[in-house]
Amino acid sequence: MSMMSRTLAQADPEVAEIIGNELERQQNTLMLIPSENYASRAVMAAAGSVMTNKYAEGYPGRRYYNGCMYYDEIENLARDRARALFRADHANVQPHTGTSANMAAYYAMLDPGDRILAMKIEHGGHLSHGMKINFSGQTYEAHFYGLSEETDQIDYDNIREIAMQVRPRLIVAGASAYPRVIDFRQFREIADECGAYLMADIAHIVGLVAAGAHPDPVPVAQVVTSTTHKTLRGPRSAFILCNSDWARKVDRAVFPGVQAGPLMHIIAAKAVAFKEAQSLFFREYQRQIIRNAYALAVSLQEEGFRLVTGGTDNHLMLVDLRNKEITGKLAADLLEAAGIVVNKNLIPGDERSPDETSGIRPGTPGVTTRGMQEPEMQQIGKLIARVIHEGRDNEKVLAEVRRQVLELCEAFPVYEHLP
Ligand code: DSN
Repeated sequence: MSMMSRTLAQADPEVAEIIGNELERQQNTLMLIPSENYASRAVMAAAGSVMTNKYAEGYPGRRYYNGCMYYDEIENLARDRARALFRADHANVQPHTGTSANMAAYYAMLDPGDRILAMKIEHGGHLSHGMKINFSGQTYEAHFYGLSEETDQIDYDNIREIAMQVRPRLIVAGASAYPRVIDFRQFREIADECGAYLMADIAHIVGLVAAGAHPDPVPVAQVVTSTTHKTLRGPRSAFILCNSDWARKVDRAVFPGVQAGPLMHIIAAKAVAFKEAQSLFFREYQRQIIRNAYALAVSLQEEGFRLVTGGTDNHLMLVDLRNKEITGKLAADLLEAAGIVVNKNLIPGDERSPDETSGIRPGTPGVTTRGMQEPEMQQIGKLIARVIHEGRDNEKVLAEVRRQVLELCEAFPVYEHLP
């Protein structure tokens, strides 16, 4: 048998075993990280296809390599589907990740040293929104807005005040840990008042936006960036939308500005994800994500947990653990031992480091993909509470919860077609 035709298990049993173990982990744990999901079999088939084999630097019809006819077809399909899904003038589907999409958007809209205004990371912003340890904070002069001290929600009047003082060239609207609706129209008004451009980073809420379950930034922001693997449930990647005025600048910023060869197998998988997202089933899925988040939030509140902002409007919630005398890190580690996977997260006003944190950030895209609904969310809220209240140094409690988690996972299987 030639090297080319062996299966993964035949060619590399070590890697095959690790992937098999990861499959089992995904099947047998409750995944509540709001930025993760389970891509469909069709998305994974495209991502694992022969589309991985070729260079295709450039854009459809203008490549630097020969033999790109099908690569042109697939990229055009992905772009057209993205444009149709989001009713956007233009889509660039080449960015590898959310951060590289943001890097390209800044490159298109700004000069080094320009001022940007974005949400503080400890209030829910993102590394690539101007943090000093990131290229964005080193290349641009970053200023930040926070959340209201009374409500922990976005305070548009306060942002307006800061924007009028700072006079940024770009305002970034978007977050990775904000549980409430973002009013992009208000952001645009502020941007217009202070003479800034508006960029919306919808990496987290993109599926909700596609389904009409969250206000749409596309008509109001000059440039919109997003990932494809969170609520959108595609491959691990990203894309950019913009109006036609910005199309050329955005394309030149992505290639040759910040990237060279595109990952065409991933672009094929993005095309599949954009098609899946056009279905009525997907729209209903997004609405169920929100209903499930609400149900989980209520269940946690009934167990005495304080939620930042008092609840959720979207796919995630931020649990403030300060009244439970446990760090986010220990809570997440105990939950993992019981088969519930969440991530620790800073909360507004957090005095702990990002390695410890005082919060966790549960979300419902993954469990909703498995078909779970409100009754299961009620149950999961109680399981989380039991682990945090009784699980410390208590193997028996962790084992009991683990058993209930396994029962839920078996009742709502994922990837049952995979060996
Ligand atoms: N790391 C992503 C998240 O978990 O929200 C953001 O990049």
